[in-house]
Amino acid sequence: MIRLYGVARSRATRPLWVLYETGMAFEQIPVVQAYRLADPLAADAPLNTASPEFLAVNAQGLVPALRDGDLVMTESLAISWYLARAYGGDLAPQTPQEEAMALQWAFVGGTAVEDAGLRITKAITADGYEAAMQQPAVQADIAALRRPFALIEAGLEGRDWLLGARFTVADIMLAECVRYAQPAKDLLADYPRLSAWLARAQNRPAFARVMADRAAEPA
Ligand SMILES: N[C@@H](CCC(=O)N[C@@H](CS)C(=O)NCC(=O)O)C(=O)O
Repeated sequence: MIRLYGVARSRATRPLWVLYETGMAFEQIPVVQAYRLADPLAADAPLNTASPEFLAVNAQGLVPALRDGDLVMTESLAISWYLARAYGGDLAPQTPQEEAMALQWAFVGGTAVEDAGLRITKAITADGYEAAMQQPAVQADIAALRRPFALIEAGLEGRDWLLGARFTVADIMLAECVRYAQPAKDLLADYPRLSAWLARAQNRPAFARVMADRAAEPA
């Protein structure tokens, strides 16, 4: 059986969302981030990213990781892609053109959206919305996000989903990167198609299950 290592309060949300969309059985091993523990190597510490057992699966000590038979994977977007491709039916791209665009959207998410979005969310969580918006670093991240957001806005013209009429793993991969920037509400409001697409994606029952998993875990 497929084993997914990682908690829902991590980038494991991406493959979890794909798995819930497919409805397939899998085993989740709740590996928590080491930095969230006082002493990750204590005898009574829960399995975490610094545990030797987990480092034997992913030597870089990051979640998520996936084991499917002999295949071991350690990148959330690639894992999501694989699960959709292997088990997701038409959740996966079906043509070389769809594959090309799905990969492109994943790279946009992973290279142009994710880090800036995470920094913005952390600043808003730490300091509150108004104070965070005054910070030059946050303003720089918001300015940087305008480029990929303009691209997404243009890419969604005349279509509900990134690849056209059907929801695919491309939407999961990019939506889970854009979610990090979601607390920047005034930024998102400037991109109505992106905002409506994100709302549509987050309306899916599989996404609600992932968020319920997150809410059930300690913060
Ligand atoms: N590029 C990796 C990044 C994975 C990553 O940064 N995971 C974080 C949690 S979201 C982690 O495991 N941090 C634990 C640590 O830094 O010890 C991916 O997308 O899978």
